[in-house]
Amino acid sequence: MRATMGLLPIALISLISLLSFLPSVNAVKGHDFKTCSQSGFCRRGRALASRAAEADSWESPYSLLKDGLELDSQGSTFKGKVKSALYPDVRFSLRVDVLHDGLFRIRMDEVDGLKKRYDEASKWALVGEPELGSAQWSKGEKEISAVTRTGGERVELKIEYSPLKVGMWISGKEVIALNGRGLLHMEHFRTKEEPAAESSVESSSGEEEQTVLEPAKPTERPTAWFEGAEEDAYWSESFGGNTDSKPKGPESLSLDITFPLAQHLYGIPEHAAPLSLPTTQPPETRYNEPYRLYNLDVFEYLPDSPMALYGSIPLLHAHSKEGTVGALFLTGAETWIDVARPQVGGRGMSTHWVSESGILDLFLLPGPGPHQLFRQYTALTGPSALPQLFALGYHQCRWNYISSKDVLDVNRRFDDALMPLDVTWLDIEYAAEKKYFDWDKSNFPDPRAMVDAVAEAKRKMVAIVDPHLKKTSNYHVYQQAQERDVLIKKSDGKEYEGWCWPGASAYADFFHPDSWQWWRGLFRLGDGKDVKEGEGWIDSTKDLFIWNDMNEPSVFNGPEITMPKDNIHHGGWEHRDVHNLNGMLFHKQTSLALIERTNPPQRPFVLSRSFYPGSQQYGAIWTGDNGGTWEHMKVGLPMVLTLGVTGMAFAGADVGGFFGNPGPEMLTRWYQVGIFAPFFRGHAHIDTKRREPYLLEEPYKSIVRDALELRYAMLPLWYTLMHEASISGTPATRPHYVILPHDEQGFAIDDQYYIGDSMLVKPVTDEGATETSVYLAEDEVYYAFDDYTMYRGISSGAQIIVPSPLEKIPLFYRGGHIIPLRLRPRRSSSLMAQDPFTLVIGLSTKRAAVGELYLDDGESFSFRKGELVWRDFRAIKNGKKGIKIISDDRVPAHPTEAVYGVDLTGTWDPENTYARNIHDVRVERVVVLGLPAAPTSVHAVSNQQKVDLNFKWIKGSSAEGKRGQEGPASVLIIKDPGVGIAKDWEIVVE
Ligand code: NBV
Repeated sequence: MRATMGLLPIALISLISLLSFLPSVNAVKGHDFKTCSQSGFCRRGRALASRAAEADSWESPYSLLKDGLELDSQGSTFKGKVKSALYPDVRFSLRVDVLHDGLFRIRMDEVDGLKKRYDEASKWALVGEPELGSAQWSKGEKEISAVTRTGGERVELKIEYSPLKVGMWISGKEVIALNGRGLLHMEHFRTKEEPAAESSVESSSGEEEQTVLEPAKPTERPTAWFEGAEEDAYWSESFGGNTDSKPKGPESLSLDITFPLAQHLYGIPEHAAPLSLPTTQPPETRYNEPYRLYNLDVFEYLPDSPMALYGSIPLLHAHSKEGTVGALFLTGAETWIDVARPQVGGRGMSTHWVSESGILDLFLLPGPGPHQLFRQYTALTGPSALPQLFALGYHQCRWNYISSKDVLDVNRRFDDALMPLDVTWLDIEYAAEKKYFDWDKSNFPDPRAMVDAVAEAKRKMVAIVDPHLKKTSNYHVYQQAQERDVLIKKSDGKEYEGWCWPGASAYADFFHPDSWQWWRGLFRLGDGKDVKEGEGWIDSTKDLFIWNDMNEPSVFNGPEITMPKDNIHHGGWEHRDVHNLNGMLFHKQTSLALIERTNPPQRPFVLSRSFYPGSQQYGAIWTGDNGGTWEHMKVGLPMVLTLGVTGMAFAGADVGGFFGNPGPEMLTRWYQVGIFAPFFRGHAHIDTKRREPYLLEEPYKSIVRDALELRYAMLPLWYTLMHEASISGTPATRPHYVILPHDEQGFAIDDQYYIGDSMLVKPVTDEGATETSVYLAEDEVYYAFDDYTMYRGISSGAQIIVPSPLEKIPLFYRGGHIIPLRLRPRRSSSLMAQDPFTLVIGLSTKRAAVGELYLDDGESFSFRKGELVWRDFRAIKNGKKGIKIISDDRVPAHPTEAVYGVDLTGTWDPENTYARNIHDVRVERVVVLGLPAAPTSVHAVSNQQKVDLNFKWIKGSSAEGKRGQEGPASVLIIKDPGVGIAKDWEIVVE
């Protein structure tokens, strides 16, 4: 009794202190996060831009010196020295690499500076040293230029000496200009000239609030007005009661990147903003703040804002009718980006980037189209991982399922409701005192038995493992990290302590190589014999996967809810230099841990909230803590589309919204939205009412069941598309501009999009909607998914109105495509492994269609050795009214080396083990839409055998008809054509 009483006050005290740091239930606290004017270097960067704009004639002070230029013998690398008229004694190095496929890499650093700028972002983000290309260099009076090629196009880089300007030209037109507006400025390292006099400011309550450092006296710098007369926040900066000590002083980097031809810019996630980036500068200012890239845990974020969110991808796509080019600005530091369209309604987009620290490391991607850009970015930062099939099924999460019994009950209720489910998730409450890996045994007495029971039904589980480590002697993870000396340090070199869920916490430093093997070892599986407590995760199984949350990192008592910038990582780098990379490194090690824990390895599944270029290789990400509102449901679409085009192919938003209690209509619509995102998870805050889909009343429950079944029916398509993303970087969810890159009216569309090339969806995100307008911008037919009504577009763009009462999703087969489906409802995805296929053929106006299907075991890496089936389908004209449907192998034609590490061309065995495993899997139905006339006969040819087939023909409109002749499409159903999915065959319709 006495002991309990003795403990109680301590527990209470920690609870109270934790509660004081917890986010309150109000909407986003704007004052928790900086605006540009509250951030010293952003303020300086914007001031510099306005001084340049206000000057009568502004010229960049930077120039390339004509002396000492170097070019290697292959014409791959050019080096020169740059100086700024502001500081004639300071030198900068400029290095330009010509990369394979017409890319250029431009690096700039200070030469022999007083300190070193961080130059390792590329080490973490790139898959390797980019392959060098070569160019023809020529030197003129005013400029140096390098000519190379991408595909058939001529790509030229022109480097003007003075003022320094770099331009990329494609086929004679300038597409990217660096420093065209003269905003390049690399703040060189300097010594603090005068110790600042400290004074304290009293708040109105009389308490000492913050320490302000008085600016040092301006120094003698004749031209430095560009920087401003005063040293603004050079050596220290306070915000929200936290002071950043800035031991290295100012080192920010400003650069303008202009895209003279662009009509729209896309990218730089993560922001809750439209796909086509709204401008942040006059003349059409839509957001007053620049876009901010600084990975942050923003409580209740706004659904329309350039504020920073959990992840950062500093990649822009600049698109116009003529083409698409990209710029990747690799920095791990906080970065602000202003976007402007200088001429209202006209061509050309300008951007201004300001980063707090680090070298300039910029990649110019020539495209010249969206698909080439995806490949170019993938070649640099790596392919997105091919997920296990289960990961594309439905994930049911909640903060929290409170016990093993609860988990099993949820699983049973999905079964009772005949709703498919693949994964049940456990949030932080499973962990005793939030010591991840340690189960709360009072509620989860036998975790392995629980996971096994779930796995019996061919389902998986996910448990959360956050990066904050409870600082206590009875937590082996913390103890081990401390022993290995792999914890992040404060600026004074002592262990950093921050507050998070477990109370006082420490944070492992994943930049430290000694942390890697150790962290991975924590996930080793075992039964207590081969793996001892503390050496692996005894209470885990191969069916338990991982969720890495809070890895921005989120620190409740830290500046802007994250870590102080003057904290120190391995190698002595400050947190400010690597902040945006931090979450990815954690994600990476967890993902590798899951690969290593089984032999043979299984593909990992790790969901991360924070991300950076390269994160696509380690798993899925989601858009964090959205609200249960229609606005949040809507903005989830552009957010996922933006993530897709910037490499994060496996992304989704929480279905239902994390906060709040969505009504049944909103929840139903949200499921209809969620099934069209690559990552599909329902989730809810701990304070919300339970809202698992089986709890819905009718008719909502049946409508949601239909949506879930549709997701599962489309899994073959999703899997094929995720495979494509893993090879080429082309996302499964494709915005209009990707599919129809010349249709200007479609460039800003982000509320409807394509699934692959073959289906078009316009999810309904308006309350009470009964009809929806859909934009069709090609002279092609589109077939409504549910009743095969045929609609026709025109190349100049047509809006069609389609019915969309609650039970209907505006979803279309795009004419000219063949879509593989599996229509037998199952409890989970892996139970579909031997199910037959339905092929839906939406004929084009030319009576043709193409499609593909990729299959493998859905869990291991054996696909890399050729254990896979990859089919090409084609429908071609056959005589006046018929067609031939052809199924062929696709593998031999495709270069697989870059992705699988092996080239399967020529060595691939169509009779591989996996193909043999699905030997009996057949096509059970072929549905042909839009055939002009009733066939007289249908037969199949397979294995040199000709077999006559039964068919049913329903008269309707032909795809070849003229506009105005739409209506119900003709439908030909060929039942049981007797052909194998993995076999070569032809079906002849005459
Ligand atoms: O772990 C609790 C939550 C989690 O459910 C959510 O998905 C994360 O984004 N987590 C954030 C921490 C607290 C949120 C208020």
